[in-house]
Amino acid sequence: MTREEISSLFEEIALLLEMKGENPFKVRAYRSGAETVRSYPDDILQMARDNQLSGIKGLGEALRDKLHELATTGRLEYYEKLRAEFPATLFEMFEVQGLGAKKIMLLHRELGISSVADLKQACLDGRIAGQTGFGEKSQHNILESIEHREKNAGRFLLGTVAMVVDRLLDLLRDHPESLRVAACGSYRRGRETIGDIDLLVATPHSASLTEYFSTLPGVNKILVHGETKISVLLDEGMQCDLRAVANAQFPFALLYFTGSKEHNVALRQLANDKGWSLNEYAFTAIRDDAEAIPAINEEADIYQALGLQCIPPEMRENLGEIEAARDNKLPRLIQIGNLRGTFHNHTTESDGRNTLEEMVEAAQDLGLQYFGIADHSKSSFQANGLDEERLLRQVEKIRAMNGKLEGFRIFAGSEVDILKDGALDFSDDVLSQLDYCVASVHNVMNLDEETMTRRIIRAMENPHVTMLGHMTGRLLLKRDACAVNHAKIIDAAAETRTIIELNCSPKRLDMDWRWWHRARDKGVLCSINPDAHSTAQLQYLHYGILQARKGWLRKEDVANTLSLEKITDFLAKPKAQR
Ligand code: DGT
Ligand code: CA
Ligand code: CA
Ligand code: ZN
Repeated sequence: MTREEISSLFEEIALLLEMKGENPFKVRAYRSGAETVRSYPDDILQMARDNQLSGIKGLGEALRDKLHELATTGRLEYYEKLRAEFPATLFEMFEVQGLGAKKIMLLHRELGISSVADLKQACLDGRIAGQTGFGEKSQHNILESIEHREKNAGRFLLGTVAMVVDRLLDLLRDHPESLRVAACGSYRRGRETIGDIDLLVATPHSASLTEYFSTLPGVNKILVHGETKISVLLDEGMQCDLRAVANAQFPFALLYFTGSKEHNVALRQLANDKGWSLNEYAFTAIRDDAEAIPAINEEADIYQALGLQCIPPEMRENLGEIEAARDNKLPRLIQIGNLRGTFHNHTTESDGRNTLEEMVEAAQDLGLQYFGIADHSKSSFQANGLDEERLLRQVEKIRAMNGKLEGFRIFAGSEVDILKDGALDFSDDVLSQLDYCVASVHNVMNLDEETMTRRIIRAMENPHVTMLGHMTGRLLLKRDACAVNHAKIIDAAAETRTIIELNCSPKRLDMDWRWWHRARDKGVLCSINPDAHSTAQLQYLHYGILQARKGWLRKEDVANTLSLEKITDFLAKPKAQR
């Protein structure tokens, strides 16, 4: 077991104990144990195997024994017994928005609810509203969340799929007879959620590749197994299709299986205009007067043959990219290497997992020139938001750290809550002492569209609000976007010179890619922000770049591509002059 797995297992034990109604100190011991395992600077698993754990802060005797058992055997009897005390389906209920351990146990005890299906029925019968701690409104919200979950059943977050795809591609590359490998489908197009994974391999021996794929670790069940195509169900619950094709077919198959379907349909029409058919294997002449078919080695050759610039996969949604490629007007899309800094990041001061120092060091390791801290503000008490005093102390600390840094700067900011009426959680006096601020909505998400839009615009009108955080509050596959009028907010951003954030957390990817093209044309700047709650989450920037590319954004549309010098000047200017 890896450190991360053991750490998650301790967290799960804490949850199970909480559900049993155990002593909160015991629950907390497992939570802090999870954190210690995750962030201990030395190889704590080796230490556990060597019985060298005594004296580690945050790890009592009971946890030391359990860590030893896990590190040596990969299993934990205590956990298995604990887990067996609950029906397995009970755990699905954690995916319902607004339900935690306590409420789930209450419903289980009082109403015998042990699954999401039971819960849905109880909502429909009106039995939830009658329970202590629940009302008509929470019953309604629970039902909505369940219906949302049903609608998205079988889809996965881009971030979840990315880990799986990387591993499978590496394994496919390992095979001696694989010549080229690629992920296609919605994953390659960078869609925010993925239905199934589509992989492609070029090989002289299709059958040996599909056979090899069927034996890979992580393959849970074989759904279809042919010579050139295999579909499997992976341990993570998602379906994965692999096609094995001849090397000469590879560019055609790559294009076809990348989609989108609508993009493919439009390309086929262009091929027909030249007297060719286009499918997943080749161009074929279909008329006597057909133009000569050029040699095709790469996907780009196909576009060229059709008289188009090569269209990046993220743009292939048939939303005007084909016309742009024909007219030689494709935008030069932003790349990860263009980013010089990031703005929306948390530390242990609010709800982050890593300290300010650790976060800054990680940003430096990524080669960034600047790094914005934006911990939560006081109204976000559930996230341990900072009050004025703690915030200003953090600002002082950052200023002192900057004194010792060369060629790198930490920007002191805040993720300040937008209150219900659009006022901010800090006074202008406090905000004016920051280098910048991200304003976000975190509560009262169920306002009607007009009220919510007015609330957000009012916040953007504040001269200290540098950027608007996760505009709609959506949690992909979990919670719908708040009702907001995107067009009006984009116009207000242009008017007030407020940057709009592209939140890169794979759960959010907010503002949605479908709106960036418009924002860009209105002259609104984007900031690609990881909303990192740990050093590892700085990697979320990659997902944000994919969304920015889907939204046709170029380097010049994104504020955090500016050099340290330019961004410093930018932030120093009054908003109206930016
Ligand atoms: P997903 O899996 O729902 O997230 O979305 P995709 O785009 O990955 O869709 P999928 O897996 O059904 O198919 C992969 C690609 O294969 C799709 O983007 C385009 C291509 N494709 C599949 N079926 C058709 C079809 O009937 N006609 C055309 N032109 N292309 C298709
Ligand atoms: Ca797919
Ligand atoms: Ca598929
Ligand atoms: Zn936030």
